[in-house]
Amino acid sequence: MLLRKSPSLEATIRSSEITPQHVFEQHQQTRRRFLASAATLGAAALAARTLPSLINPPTTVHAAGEPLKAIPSKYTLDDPQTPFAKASTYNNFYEYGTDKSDPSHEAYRLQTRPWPIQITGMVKKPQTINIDDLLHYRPLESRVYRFRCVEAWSMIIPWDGYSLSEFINFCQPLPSAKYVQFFSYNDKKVMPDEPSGYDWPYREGLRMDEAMNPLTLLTFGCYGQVLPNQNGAPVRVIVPWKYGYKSAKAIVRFHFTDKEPATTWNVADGREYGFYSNVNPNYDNARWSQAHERRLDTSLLPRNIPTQMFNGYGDQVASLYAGMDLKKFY
Ligand SMILES: Nc1nc2c(c(=O)[nH]1)N[C@H]1C(S)=C(S)[C@@H](COP(=O)(O)O)O[C@H]1N2
Ligand SMILES: [Mo]
Repeated sequence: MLLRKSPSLEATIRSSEITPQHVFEQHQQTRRRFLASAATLGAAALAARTLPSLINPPTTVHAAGEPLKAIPSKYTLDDPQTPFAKASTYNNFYEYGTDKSDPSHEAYRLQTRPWPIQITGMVKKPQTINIDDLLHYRPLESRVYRFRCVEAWSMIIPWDGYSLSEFINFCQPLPSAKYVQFFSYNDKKVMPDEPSGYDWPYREGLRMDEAMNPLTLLTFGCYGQVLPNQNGAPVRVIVPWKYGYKSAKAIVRFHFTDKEPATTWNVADGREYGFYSNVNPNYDNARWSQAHERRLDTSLLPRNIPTQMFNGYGDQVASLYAGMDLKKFY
């Protein structure tokens, strides 16, 4: 039932809301034993390649749930926050299964250290860095963002990170680079329920000016803690004016390119999931209306909140799309 021929986020939530739990659990059979896998990525080769700005590269290994130090940010909403218990148990992370509760049960399998990160494509110097250098590269800011999924739920979440632009400047993209693509971690050994029918690894991408917008957050934590694995540890992006699927989790590679990159949902169903995916109440890019949303809370509230253009971030991002037909570039 879950293994649809034409994958769709919408179909999934619809069936998850009407299908009894035991039916969902049928596909969650015996799990394979946990196998540490990051070692195969050649961590030893990274030892000598740290960010040059760090004189004393930190050696701390952060366990999930460890507190993070972050300074308050000007990019912050006052809205009441979604409870952490909700934000960390109602997730989309398809590598761990298609049910919203799967990631919180299964993502513990992921080993987030060591975690090499590749910088590839049109950059001055392709290289591999390690996650702890990235984490300590700039002071972390705590930013409370509105976060909206194309499936019409929304949350208010405090994320901890710094602007992706800071990291992109470190990468030194060539002038020819027009896009940056994100690749998520992928390993069947720790993702035994990864559904077929998708072109794994999970990939997403942004136009360079979108990626350089100060709102785009390179994210290491939420609610003042290291990201739970199900929320994308050890590093993800958060792009608050776009639907949630643009915000790739567990990133292992940043690839700079001059062509609009392939993205997982666009490849799976390009009619529904466009490259831009800006939150747009006037355009029903999924099979249902995007005009309203339901704030995820402890209760199942109706979809009674009017969705805002660009998720309410129009002042900061509308100019990126000046002159573009947003129905064509959905
Ligand atoms: N690697 C990866 N990243 C992903 C996804 C995924 O399935 N795999 N799902 C996306 C979707 S559809 C959404 S809505 C958000 C959900 O983020 P959250 O679970 O932290 O709320 O993650 C996005 N990033
Ligand atoms: Mo989503």
